[in-house]
Order: sequence, then structure tokens, then C-alpha cells
Amino acid sequence: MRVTVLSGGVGGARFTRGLLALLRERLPDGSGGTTAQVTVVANTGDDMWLHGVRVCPDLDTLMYTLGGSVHEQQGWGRRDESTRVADDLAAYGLGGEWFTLGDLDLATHLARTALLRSGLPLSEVTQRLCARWSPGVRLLPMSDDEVETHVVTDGGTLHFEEWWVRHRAAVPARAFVQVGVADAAPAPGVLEALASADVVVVPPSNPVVSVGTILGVPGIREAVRATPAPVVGVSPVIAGAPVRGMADACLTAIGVATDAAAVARHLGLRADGGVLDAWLVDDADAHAVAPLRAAGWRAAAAPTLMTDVAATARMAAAALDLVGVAP
Ligand code: GDP
Ligand code: FO1
Ligand code: CA
Repeated sequence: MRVTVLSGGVGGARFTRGLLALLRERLPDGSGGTTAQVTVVANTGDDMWLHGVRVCPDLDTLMYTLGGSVHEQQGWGRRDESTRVADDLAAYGLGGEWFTLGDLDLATHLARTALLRSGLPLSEVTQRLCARWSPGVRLLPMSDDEVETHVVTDGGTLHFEEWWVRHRAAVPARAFVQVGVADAAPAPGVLEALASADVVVVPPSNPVVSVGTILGVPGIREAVRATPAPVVGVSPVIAGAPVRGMADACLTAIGVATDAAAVARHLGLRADGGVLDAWLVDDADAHAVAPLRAAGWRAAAAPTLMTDVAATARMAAAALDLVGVAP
């Protein structure tokens, strides 16, 4: 069985960890893994150059989470991390102190940058970095081309990470601009992973700056719309609020209500020109199921709080069940 996931950072990584636990249980390969093949297409719009290194937050969150070395409470970065280099770097006053590159994390950025500088494309570099962590999935950047999400505010335009991390998304965003996206191509394997999937999953990732950015790469939205596989999404919004982070600020900026059904309608039903066939909402939003079904969606409610891996595996099972995929 082939599963393709379109992921941002923490939400998508935790979902994929639960999905893998489910697949290992239902489709065991006899040596602790699964016979299922999971491909994760990651958002790279959050990527940036900082202090001369290339930082890829969502790719790294996926790699560390699935590789078992993530800082669990934080959701991103390495566990048992220290910040000696970042603290000392700050003394030079170069700016960028609002974004902390941990000492161990910095090794990843140095390795990535060295490999990129040697001429390898990001997809190849990602594969090389993942060889160390064995994430149990094929991890693909959405594109090998540099795409950076910038945020237009009344005071000027900022890199997404500066808006999100430095300003905690508290400066009203007027628009999100994906610099470079028009000229970007899907990374090798992305379109094939969508075309050959048995099911495509949109995990509970930020619908604007994670999923929206991936779908903005020319060819990817079209490939999701064209795949013979069912496409199922899980709401990142529960009871009118994002579970963590400030995704509501992103939704407000593009005129979408922070509401599970509104996010579904924003991503759209494939039959109506969108990218989804089905939408799983939290039990707290069960009232949204009947109207979605009346509008042609396959929809259901289930517990969708990713409190631990077992609960997340049950949620992944509910999502697959919704589109009749029973691993
Ligand atoms: P980021 O790149 O780290 O922001 O991560 P993603 O884009 O993959 O996911 C962020 C989204 O995940 C946020 O908008 C949250 O609302 C959502 N999220 C986080 N934890 C949970 C959870 O336990 N359940 C659900 N349903 N959504 C969650
Ligand atoms: N998030 C923060 O809130 N503060 C940080 O200093 C920070 C550093 C950082 C370094 C590497 C990395 O991969 C992620 C990092 N994040 C940090 C998380 C992160 O970039 C954002 O939460 C997401 O990109 C938002 O989508
Ligand atoms: Ca992100």
C-alpha cells in the first residue's frame, strides 16, 4: 500500500508518526517496520538562509520526529539540545537572534549547507541526511527550487519565520507571498508519489502556509486533483481554534474563518475544483459533518487531538476508513 502525505512541520510530523504506528501494526513487514510505503511531501516555504546556513524547519521537524530525536514538548528541534553557539553568536550582534539554532541542530544545517554547496539538489541532500535518522518514510521536499514565504504587513514585508517566531504572528498579515514559487518545479518523485498512491492524506497542517504553499508549486495541485487515489484531510482546527500555534492569524489574513468546515471549503472538494474528497473533523465539531455531507463531502468526526502516538494512530485509521482504505 502506498500513502502520500502533504505535510508542514509539527502537525504533519506527529500525524505521520501515528500513521506509521498504524501501518506497522496492520501491515507488519516482520522486522518491526511496515510493508506500506509512505512518502511525505514537505513544505519548504519556511526555509531560510541564516548565518550562512540553510534552515529547513518543516523537513527537519519531520526528520527528527520520525527519527525519534525531536524535542517532544517543543515539537521541533533536537531533544537534549543546547545553545552555546547561538548565545555566543548573539554577542557579535549580527541580528537574527530571534531564531535560535541549537548546537545539535546546527550540525544538520552545516551538513545540509555543505551538501547543497557541493551541488546536490535539496531532495538528494534530504535523503542523505535521512540516512542517519531512518524516518521510515521517503521524505521529499516539495521542490528543489528555493521558495520562501514572505508576509506582507502594513510595516513592510517579512520572512514568514520572522513574522511567526519574532512577532508571534501578532502583526496583522495582509498577504502571504511565496517568493519563487511560480518558477519552482515539484521535486523528483513528488508527482509520481501522488499519481501512484493508494491514498493521499492532508494531515492537520497549517492550511495556508504549509498545505497552501505545497499546493502552490506548479503541477502539485493538478496532480492531487488528478490522482485516482482518494484524498482525505484532517482538520487542524478544533472548536474554532488551532490546537497549537497561530494558524488563525494565517486564516484571517486570507479571509477564511478559523473553523473546521470553513477550512474544508477553503481547500475544496475535488468535484468542485478543490483538492479533497473527505474531511475528518474533531468530535467537538461533529455538528459540521451533516452540512459537509449534504454538500457532497465524505465527512466524519473522531478524536483528533494527537496526545500520544496511539491516539494519533487511531485518528489516522479514522481518516483512512473515511475513504474506504483499510490497511
Ligand atoms: P508547523 O509547520 O510546525 O506549523 O506544522 P504544520 O503546518 O504541520 O501543522 C500546524 C497545525 O497543526 C496547526 O495549525 C495546529 O492547529 C495543528 N495541530 C497541532 N496539533 C494538533 C492536534 O493534536 N490535532 C489537530 N487536529 N491539529 C493539530
Ligand atoms: N520556533 C520558535 O518559536 N523559535 C525558534 O527560535 C525556532 C528555531 C527553529 C530552528 C530550527 C527549526 O527547524 C525550527 C525552529 N523553530 C523555532 C520552529 C519553527 O520554525 C516554526 O514553528 C515553524 O516553522 C512554523 O511553521
Ligand atoms: Ca512550518
